[in-house]
Amino acid sequence: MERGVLLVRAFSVSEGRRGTATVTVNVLDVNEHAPYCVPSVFVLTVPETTERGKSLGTVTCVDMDVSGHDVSLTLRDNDASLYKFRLQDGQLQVNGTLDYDMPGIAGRSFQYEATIIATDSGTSTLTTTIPVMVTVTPVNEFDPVFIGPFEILVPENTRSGSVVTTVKALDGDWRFDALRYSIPGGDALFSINPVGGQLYLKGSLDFEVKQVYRLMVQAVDFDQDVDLTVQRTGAQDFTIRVLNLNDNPPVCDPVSYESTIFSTRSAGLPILTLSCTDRDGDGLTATITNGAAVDRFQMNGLTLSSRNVFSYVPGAVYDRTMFEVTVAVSDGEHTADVVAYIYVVPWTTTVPTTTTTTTTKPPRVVTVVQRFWEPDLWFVAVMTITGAFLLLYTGLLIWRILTWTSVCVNPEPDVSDNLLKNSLNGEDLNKIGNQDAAIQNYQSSLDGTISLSKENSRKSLMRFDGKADDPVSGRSYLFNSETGERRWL
Ligand SMILES: [Ca+2]
Ligand SMILES: [Ca+2]
Ligand SMILES: [Ca+2]
Ligand SMILES: [Ca+2]
Repeated sequence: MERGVLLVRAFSVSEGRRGTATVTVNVLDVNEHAPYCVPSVFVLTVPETTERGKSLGTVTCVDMDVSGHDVSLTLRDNDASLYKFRLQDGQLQVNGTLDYDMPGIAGRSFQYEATIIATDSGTSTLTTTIPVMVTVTPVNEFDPVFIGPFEILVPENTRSGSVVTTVKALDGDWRFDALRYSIPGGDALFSINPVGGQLYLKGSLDFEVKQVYRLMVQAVDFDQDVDLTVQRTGAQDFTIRVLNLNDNPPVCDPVSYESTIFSTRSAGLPILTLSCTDRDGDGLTATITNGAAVDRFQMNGLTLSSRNVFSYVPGAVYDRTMFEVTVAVSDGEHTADVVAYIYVVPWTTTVPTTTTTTTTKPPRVVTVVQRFWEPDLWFVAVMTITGAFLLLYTGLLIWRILTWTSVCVNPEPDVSDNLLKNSLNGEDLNKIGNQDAAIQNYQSSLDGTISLSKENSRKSLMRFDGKADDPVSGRSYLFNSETGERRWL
């Protein structure tokens, strides 16, 4: 409180008197001045890596009011700057990380704001606010990091120019996607979009040639530091696996087969096996496609076998001796055709036994003779030559007899004969008749001998090629499948 003393004199002109009075004035102080602070505002630019406790400046405040010289300082944060600053003895310090790499702070132009409030101690306190605006500058702190998957599956029929995948990397520094992608050293088969990370195929794939590719992709950041030359790099190995597709047809080598079998070959026994492969490793199936062979042959995998035995019974079932079997070998999508020529030798046959009306014991072939007498070639040749000589000899003999007969007996009686007959008596004529009859008997007997000889020769060459049981008598017998001849055992 200020006190003032006034000396007041008064004069009375009319009365000529005067007087003096002392007046004391007490001036009461009023809080009329807000604190005055220096600086009045904090506008700073600091790196985002400014460490905790770092001083950003000191604020000093005074109060013009006589009775209000005590000024207190407080700090008021906002949502973004909560706990980012602190005041210690008027010193503004960094209290938390002033992160540049936050989406929230990016929306505030990377500026942390706070307010220092200076309050005097007078009645009806007055305050002064000191804005704090701290702008952080970027520091490139982090390497780009790729995010998976790092194994890419690509079908082998992917066309050149296609995008096989899009690689993606992130960076801990804002802007998090400020990256450029590249393939160090380049690649003959793949290329990459440096901005979007699309990985392009610029050639063709073939699982049958190469199944796996390994590719290094790197990402380099930019504009993440106040010094634009500061860049960081991240790299990642990618594995590109080629997916196998059924893009190759089966290959059969050879595509044509020939096989000769005996007609006695049991059904189901392999005749031949196709030699087929598939580059894709697909399972192969074989199907007989021509209708004529479907009923007679079957495929078990790639193996061809007969569906049933062949029959060559004269006058009955008589199969063909050559079959053309067309087989389609498929991998499920593609087909390769193969043809097999099967020649059947009707060597033996399964002739059914004598049919019977007896139903209690049906005919049953017990044994088919697989081994039978088969003369050697030289023996057949000798027998043939011997037979030829025998026939020639027989012919010559017949010719000689006929010649002799024609000399001794003239079948056409001429005039001399009639004259002779007329000159002979009855007894002589009877003798001559007896002689003619004798000659005819001899010739007949000779013809019979020749026929018998031929029959014996044929029988001697006959052979039995099968054995069966008679269902009625139960007896076994040999039979000839061509003639039906039997021989009971
Ligand atoms: Ca970075
Ligand atoms: Ca940063
Ligand atoms: Ca295939
Ligand atoms: Ca393939």
